[in-house]
Amino acid sequence: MNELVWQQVLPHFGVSRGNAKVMPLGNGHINDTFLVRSETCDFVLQRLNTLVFPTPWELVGNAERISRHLGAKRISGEYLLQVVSPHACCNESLGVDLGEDGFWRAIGYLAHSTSIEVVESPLQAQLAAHAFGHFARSLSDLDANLIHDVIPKFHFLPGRIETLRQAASQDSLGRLAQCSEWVDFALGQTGLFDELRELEPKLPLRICHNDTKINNMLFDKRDMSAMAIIDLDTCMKGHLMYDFGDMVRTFCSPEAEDSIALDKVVARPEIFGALATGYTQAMGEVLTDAERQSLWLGARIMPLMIGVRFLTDHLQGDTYFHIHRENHNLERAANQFTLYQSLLDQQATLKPMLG
Ligand code: GN1
Ligand code: MG
Repeated sequence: MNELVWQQVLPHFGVSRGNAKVMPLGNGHINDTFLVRSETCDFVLQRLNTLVFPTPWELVGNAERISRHLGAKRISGEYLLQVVSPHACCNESLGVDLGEDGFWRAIGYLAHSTSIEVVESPLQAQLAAHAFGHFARSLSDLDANLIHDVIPKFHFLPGRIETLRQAASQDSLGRLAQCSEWVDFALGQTGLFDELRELEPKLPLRICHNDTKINNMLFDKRDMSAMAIIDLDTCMKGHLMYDFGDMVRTFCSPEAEDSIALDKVVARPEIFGALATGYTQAMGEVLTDAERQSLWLGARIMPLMIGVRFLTDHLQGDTYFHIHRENHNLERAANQFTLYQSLLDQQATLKPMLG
């Protein structure tokens, strides 16, 4: 980031450039995230990607509403995790819009926190799934209509597959030949649409996290206990099966989502079982029968759908997800489709674990 930008941004959040150290933080694919350390405080600073989030004021408003709700529950002892709240600007605003230099917002930084990229044990899976379930359950009494839809149809598989079909037929960069087998594979999965059409009308709309990857949960590095759920950017009305599915997607594989060691990309049944236990226990009676029935569908949709989105972005020239090497999005897509296939192959073992 340009030095002049820091000189402009940091004073809005109460620190001068000379008194602050700024370093990149985390592995997000969309926003630019930094840890700011100053003599008076540490906080997380983000430049939101306004191509992906065209209504940043709605996004910061959602995060504030949700963290206020959870913060009140933490005080009354009902919410047991820490709450990462917005760190407002000097003028109390939740962000600052610097035009061409971006939309910036800050959030609290939790000392002693750490995140992981790959789940190491069933116990860790159960702990993290319990934390995401506790988060969802704690939001079940907040009116979902108060939360803006910052990305409409975010988890709508038919729409995502249609966009892939269009990107493949346009093939504007001539990349289709290199990945046409994966495109055919993905376009062949429309059988899931029937299941979706049948189940969806039975599912309540709740405030969901919508990005429950393992690295969006913070552990306390002193004892690896659950500390906080972070990244409220995509908290919107939706169905819990997608939160469950995104956990399956990011907890079950022993490899990171961009690993090219595809022979090692498998869904580990013991991790799947532990995550199912942790999540359903935390949700308790709040989870309806239809929602429980939908979990296996969510578990298949999420790896497939994120794979479809990576592949679409590869065909369209990597304009959505940040990439760090050539063909990165294609490699991510191949990884996710391999995981999806592993889930299908193990249906007879995995599905019964959901009760
Ligand atoms: C993006 O940037 P990050 O890591 O929070 C994406 C998610 C994907 C994820 C894949 C707004 O999340 O939907 O599941 O990458 N976020 C958006 O790792 O598209
Ligand atoms: Mg996110």
